[in-house]
Amino acid sequence: MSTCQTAVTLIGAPTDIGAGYRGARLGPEALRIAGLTESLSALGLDVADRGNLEGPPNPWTEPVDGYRHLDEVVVWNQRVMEAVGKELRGGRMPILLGGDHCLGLGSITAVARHCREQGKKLRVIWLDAHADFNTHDITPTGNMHGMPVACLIGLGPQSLTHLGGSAPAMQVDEMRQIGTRSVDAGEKQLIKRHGLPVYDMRKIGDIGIKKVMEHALEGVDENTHIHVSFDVDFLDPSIAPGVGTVVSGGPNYREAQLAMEMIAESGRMGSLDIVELNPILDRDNGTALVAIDLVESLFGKSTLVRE
Ligand code: HAR
Ligand code: MN
Ligand code: MN
Ligand code: MN
Repeated sequence: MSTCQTAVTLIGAPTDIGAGYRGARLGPEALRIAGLTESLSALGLDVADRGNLEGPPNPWTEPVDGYRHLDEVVVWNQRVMEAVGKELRGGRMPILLGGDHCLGLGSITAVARHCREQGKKLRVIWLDAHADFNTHDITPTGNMHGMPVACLIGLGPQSLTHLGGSAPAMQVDEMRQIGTRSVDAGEKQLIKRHGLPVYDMRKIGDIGIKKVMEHALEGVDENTHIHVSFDVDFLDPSIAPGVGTVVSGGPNYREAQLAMEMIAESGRMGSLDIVELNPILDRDNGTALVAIDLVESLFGKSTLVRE
């Protein structure tokens, strides 16, 4: 097993403000109780846990103009952006513990700004059953965890597209989506129009996870910062039932593990989100345990017998 000296910081964001089902607010505690700190420490990492951010409660109200809880989503994302930015400036790798996936906006906005300042190339690896590429006029639900990718490339309300001061936070060709299998009709058209790079489950079936990850990591060099946004619903529900929006037909354990190992082998991961874990829907915190096992692979735990 390879070990590394990387300093990582856990940042909890206990909210389900962007989700259509409550419970993701318990994600950070579920990950802590399942032993995230201990697992990463055992790999030789210097782990700091900053505890949980605070933010507005979930009012559980209906969407307005296609946005549910927009004001609260903005505040949570500002806090996440500030916390993630602070760790990056301090030379530590931020690990955001969600919370729902709307928070990927704040996290990646901070990472993108850091990359511009450092003259680094950005590559976002978005592991998710969903594309999260909706806008207010095409969303079927108004749930903002279905919109962060659109906001990141400049499609969305000014308060979110300009979260970091300038818009867009990132370009569409800096993103690679893996494991996609649930995309809404309008969202599909938008993906096509903007050329969002998507490796859907069909592609994984056609060429296999190894080739998909080789493609997704193509062009990554020593000057690249990889951000991994790990939506736990990326995984097949048979191994990860504890998420708000399960979609059958996802990567199995070994496919997911190989994807994580290949990211680790690139040596370029600089930040991570673990989002959408919903312990209310889980059994015996098993989904948190699976997520942690896979995060260990992201940090270099290898299945190779001879390294
Ligand atoms: N596409 C659906 C919507 O917009 C579901 C989206 C989100 N679910 C997530 N994010 N868990 O990946 O409502
Ligand atoms: Mn998502
Ligand atoms: Mn998802
Ligand atoms: Mn373990």
